[in-house]
Amino acid sequence: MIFEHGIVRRPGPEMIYGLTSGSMGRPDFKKALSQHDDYIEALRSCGLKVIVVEHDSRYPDGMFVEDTAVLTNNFAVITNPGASTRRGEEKEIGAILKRFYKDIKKITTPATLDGGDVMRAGDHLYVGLSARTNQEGAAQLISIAGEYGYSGSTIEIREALHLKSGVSYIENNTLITAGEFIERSEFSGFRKITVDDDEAYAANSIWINGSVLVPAGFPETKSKIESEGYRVLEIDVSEFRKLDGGLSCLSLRF
Ligand code: CIR
Repeated sequence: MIFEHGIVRRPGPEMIYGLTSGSMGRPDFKKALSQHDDYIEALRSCGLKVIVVEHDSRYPDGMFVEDTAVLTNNFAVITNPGASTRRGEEKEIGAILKRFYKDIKKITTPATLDGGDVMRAGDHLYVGLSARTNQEGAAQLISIAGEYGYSGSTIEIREALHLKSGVSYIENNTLITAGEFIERSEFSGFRKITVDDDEAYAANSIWINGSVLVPAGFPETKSKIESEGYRVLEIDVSEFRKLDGGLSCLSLRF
């Protein structure tokens, strides 16, 4: 499969008020902007045409666009984000997606779902049940996916913010896994690149058209992925990490 397009949203100065569970400090906005420039460049270097959406001061977490939609080749689903401060982020992204998709569906209350909880492997969707994605959200998504010939299943999240915070599908039946996801029976059929605890953040990497983007600063994971034959691009996203965001959260790819 090939991705043609990417959507990103610029961070705005309000990002310093973004949600965080950690104690890594507040992000530096200027540094975040320059990291975001590099991120866009990396997407382009993987062949994506990138749509850059301006920031919206109402949404400090707005640059984490991945949470606002679930995209496949055949259909798009606009989510209902699980965090109340993030509800509404999905509207502008939904409007843009209308240009590309004939069929756009919507997750509706009381269902909540964040795109970061959805990992697609071929025509199967793994949906994490997390603090952000509830049973109804997973059920709505799996039912929509079924209409288009995709299957889906849920997976309980115990520690991570989102499913993809700890596991990524990089095609070729291969996963990058960390922490609670390493031993899950749901993933027993995959080849696995296992990430040690001190590099767990790098389990959120993204496959784009044969290349894998990994966060900078995790050399062991980088070389493990390289030794599987992938072209690896390192991107520094330290300022987004302070808000619990990973590489995948910063874009939608389709
Ligand atoms: C949040 O808590 O919603 C944001 N600060 C981080 C969202 C990261 N998104 C993702 O993992 N898909």
